[in-house]
Amino acid sequence: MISKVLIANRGEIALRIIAACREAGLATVAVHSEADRNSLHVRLADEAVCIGPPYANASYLNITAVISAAEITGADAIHPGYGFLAENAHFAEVVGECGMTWIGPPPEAIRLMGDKATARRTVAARGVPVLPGSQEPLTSREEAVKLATEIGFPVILKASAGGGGKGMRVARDARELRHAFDTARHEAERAFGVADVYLEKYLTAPRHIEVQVIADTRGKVVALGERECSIQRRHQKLIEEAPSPVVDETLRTAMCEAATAAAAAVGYASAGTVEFLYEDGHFYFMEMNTRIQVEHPVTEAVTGVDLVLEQLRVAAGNPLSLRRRPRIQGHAIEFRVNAEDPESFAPSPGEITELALPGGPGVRVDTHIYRGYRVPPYYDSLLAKLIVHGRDRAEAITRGRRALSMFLVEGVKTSIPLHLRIVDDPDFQAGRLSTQFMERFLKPS
Ligand code: MV4
Repeated sequence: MISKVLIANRGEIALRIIAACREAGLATVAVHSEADRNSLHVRLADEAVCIGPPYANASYLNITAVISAAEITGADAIHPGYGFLAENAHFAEVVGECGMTWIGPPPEAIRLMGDKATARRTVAARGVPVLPGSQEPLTSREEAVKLATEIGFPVILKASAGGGGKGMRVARDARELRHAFDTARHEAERAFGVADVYLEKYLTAPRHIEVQVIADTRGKVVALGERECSIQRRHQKLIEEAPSPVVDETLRTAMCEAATAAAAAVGYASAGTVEFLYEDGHFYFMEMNTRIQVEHPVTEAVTGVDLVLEQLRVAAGNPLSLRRRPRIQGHAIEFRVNAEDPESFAPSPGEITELALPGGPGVRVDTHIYRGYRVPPYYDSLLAKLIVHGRDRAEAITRGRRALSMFLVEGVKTSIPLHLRIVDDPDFQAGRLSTQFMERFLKPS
């Protein structure tokens, strides 16, 4: 049983979690930094506690401050959202030790998937496809060169403790690999405190396709289909869609079975995402994100499942509300509206002086901004998520273009003009996507 949920987050996801709690009849506690006093999550939660100064290290990442806020207000559960403490296994453990319910996966599942070399080995042992590479972290340059020669260049070195693109190095031949081995280990040591790196065959222009899973604490795992997330820049996703233009029902079944097996391999519960690389009809496990993700609404749109509500259900020990993989209904696209210069991608904090949000058929906007809101410079630049849904991809694109053109934000620069250019791009319209899409799109031609 849960009755009062503390939300250890800010921005749009804090509002999304408040919405789910309110539907479930649960009381809510917001926490906020000194910079977020005037935030909507503070006003809309039943209670709010200031947990420290603006920088996240002193507030949203301060475990002692968050736990104290929960104890003072009598919260009996904590939802971490995404980012901040969401994938901190130690924090998840502390929440449990303090007698509160963690609205997320078991700490051990977070830990296993957090070590990328362990994750790869664990899922491969259950038959999930992985690219050719090393089963254990590499111990020497010459071991790396020997393995790379066997599987063929190019190869990629990845930090075991990394993820999300941090600590990666590509090598096209043995000479490059020897150099990359040393720099990758050095970077990994500096960034994560652990130098371990492993090696994989490198795909030059794959798609990023991920599968949403939700699991209860009774060992039931259900996959909710895939999202195509290839449109990204420097590992920041810009546009996500469901279903993927290249995934048919046969491939979907195979990917969903692989994702379910990966989750089951670590005793998963709650919402999670299994990321794959896709090329030429084949898919390979990349990593698992042990949190609710920014792009979860596209899956909600095409399945009708409220993922955050399901997280609350299973955290309270209840079974999932669905027994099998739901059918995919239509097509959904999410556009991330960031406070940034659409040319330089530089952050653009400041006051929102005018705001008009789009609506109408097939349009959802998840946002925390309002007219007069000041976008602080301390956190990520996500202002809003525009999610459009149509009967097919063409209708979703039409609705996206219409909604983007009726989305007015003044006072800060936003990524809306960039999105309006992307929706008119012939490759985007044809679904010809890859992780190289934005590089090609932004190239002056
Ligand atoms: C790869 C790859 C190609 N081959 N692994 C980037 C994020 C991190 N999770 C893994 N990443 C990649 N791993 C192999 N063996 C290409 C990438 C990659 C990428 C993946 C997903 C989305 C965007 C990307 C951009 C550049 C590189």
